[in-house]
Amino acid sequence: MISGCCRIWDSLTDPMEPNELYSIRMRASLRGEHISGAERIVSQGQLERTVQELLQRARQKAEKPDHIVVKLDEIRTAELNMLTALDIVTVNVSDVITARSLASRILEKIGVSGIAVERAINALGSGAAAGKNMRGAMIMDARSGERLETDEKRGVRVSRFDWTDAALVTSINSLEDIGLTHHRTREALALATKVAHAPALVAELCWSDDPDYTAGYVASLGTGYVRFPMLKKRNDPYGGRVFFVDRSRVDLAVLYRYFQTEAVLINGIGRCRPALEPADYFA
Ligand code: WAQ
Ligand code: MG
Repeated sequence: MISGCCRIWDSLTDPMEPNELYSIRMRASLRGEHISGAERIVSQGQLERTVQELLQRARQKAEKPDHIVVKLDEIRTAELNMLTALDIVTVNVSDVITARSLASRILEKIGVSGIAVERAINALGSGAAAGKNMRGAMIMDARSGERLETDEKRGVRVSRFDWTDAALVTSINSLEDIGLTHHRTREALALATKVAHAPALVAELCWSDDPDYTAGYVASLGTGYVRFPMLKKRNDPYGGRVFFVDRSRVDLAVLYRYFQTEAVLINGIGRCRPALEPADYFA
């Protein structure tokens, strides 16, 4: 969907325009259970249209929400962090067991312990909020696998991140060039980019909770965004996110502030490699 373009870049590059940017957050639920959410940063002139887009998205879900929250917050442009998107590559593995074991291998190589990976995969695969999907992400000690988020039902929600207009167009084109056309990929890449730059962050592991979206990824500053087309079986309703942190360096208050209130605009795409066979990826 390119309808979000021409939002930010013009106002940021035109010195005559007041650079008023807004964070828009949407979350939708049914009988108290999270169904969908979205995060955007847009200029003032795009507020109405974006709110409408997000409402539409919430109501398009197969499960109709009975509660939708849309929040708008002004962002001071002086406080914007500009980041380049992580490099992205897909590792072509078509069965879940192999994909999870290769994802573990990558995570262990960059400092997540075997026990932490196992705990993360078990939690994601069985509903990390006492058998239900979380609205946000787990924060996990990369060594012990202990969960550190302050609310285990809700998790931490990362917001205030988006692509600039120019980078949005480039990302759509560059991802399309390597066969990635789903808006989920672009949105997850943006989120993973903000997350990877968080203080004391070691790595992220994610797969969708949508029963018919099976792809997931491992991401970190060192590895970039490494996708697997099948990190879970089709029709599996469980998914989520785990942020592994270095406990000896982490300050949870600082981390929460970064995730929830520091604004990140992504103004460029990283390296986009076509899909690789596992042997070539690990060569
Ligand atoms: N902050 C923290 N956690 C979040 C956020 C957020 N902004 N958004 C979603 N989550 C958590 C929450 O627990 C969801 O249940 C879970 O992640 C999955 O969210 O092709 O679509 O939006 O490369 O279903 C990854 C692969 C897709 C994309 C991820 O996630 C690709 C996806 P979903
Ligand atoms: Mg979902």
